[in-house]
Amino acid sequence: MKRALITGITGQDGSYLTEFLLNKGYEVHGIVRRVAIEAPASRLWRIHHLLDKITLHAASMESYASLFNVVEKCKPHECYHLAAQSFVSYSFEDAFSTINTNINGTLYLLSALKERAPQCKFYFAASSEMFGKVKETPQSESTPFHPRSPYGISKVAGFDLARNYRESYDTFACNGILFNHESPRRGFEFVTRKITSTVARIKAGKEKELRLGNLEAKRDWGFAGDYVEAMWLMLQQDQPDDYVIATNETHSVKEFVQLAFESAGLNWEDYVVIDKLFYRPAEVKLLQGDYQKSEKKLGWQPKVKFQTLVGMMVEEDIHGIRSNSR
Ligand code: F7E
Repeated sequence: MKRALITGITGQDGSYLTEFLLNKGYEVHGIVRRVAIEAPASRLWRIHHLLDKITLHAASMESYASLFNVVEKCKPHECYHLAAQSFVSYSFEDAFSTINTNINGTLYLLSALKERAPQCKFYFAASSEMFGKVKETPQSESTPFHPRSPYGISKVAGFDLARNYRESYDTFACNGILFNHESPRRGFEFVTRKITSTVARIKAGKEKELRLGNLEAKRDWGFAGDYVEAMWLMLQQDQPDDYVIATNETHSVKEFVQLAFESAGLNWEDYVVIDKLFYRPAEVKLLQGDYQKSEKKLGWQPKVKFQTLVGMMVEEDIHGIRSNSR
């Protein structure tokens, strides 16, 4: 039986990936903070339904020794490194901890695997934020990076670390350059879930307005459930490589807002308030991913389209409010 170790298992992607790997017959291990084990209701809600099927290890991405011990115990065949401080906006507020945790955590893990599980295949969650001030559109694996936030910078470093381990130590390390991917399990701080959850609250009469920043930014939004399959496919190839995972469609935040309100039968202009508080010191204006390489080499393509994604998220949030108030 294949053993997979997932960092960031409590997050959106971690939860979908765990379901995916369990379906494939994997033994799934996850790294979580000790506090998460002590507060399962608030911190493990996305994987609550899976807890009796997986093994959780308490460790910290900030401690090499703790990661080393987990790798030693688990001896994984595949490692999916998803853990990160992943909120771009927050990375401007606390650049030091974002840079420290994201870069050191990746290096600690790569190093521990090299020492104790050198045959383990490694997946790094790189990001379209690495393209930042884009040099071309759409962006592909050959587009140069120009990150625009401490988060983006930390992901470029992680990308380079994974590639360097591949080239220096023959580590089977792959970088998944994932564009924005969303779902009903998305954190509430990200714009898509902030929009759909507030639309649901407005619909239920529990909220009067939605305060947002830059509505002109454009993103390539896909469904997280589709994207975890691509992570797995990367590690099933003969050679490690880097891949863009995206939909090759781009939409503005405003389009997302319009559609979300529309699908709840509301007019967005009656509720949205622009608030400078949510603008970023440097913005990534336009992202659109060219996933041709992934389609050709991995046989992967996105299944859920933009409109379906928005509808699915609004519907789930409305449903969530109704069942909570019952
Ligand atoms: O912002 C604009 C904001 O925070 C999207 C992460 O998963 O994807 C994500 O990064 C856009 C930006 O995601 C608000 O300025 C307007 O242009 O949902 P977001 P992100 O920064 O694109 C990449 C691929 C990652 O790797 C990241 O980890 O929406 N925006 N008004 C707003 N954004 C937020 N959060 N809140 C607002 O009120």
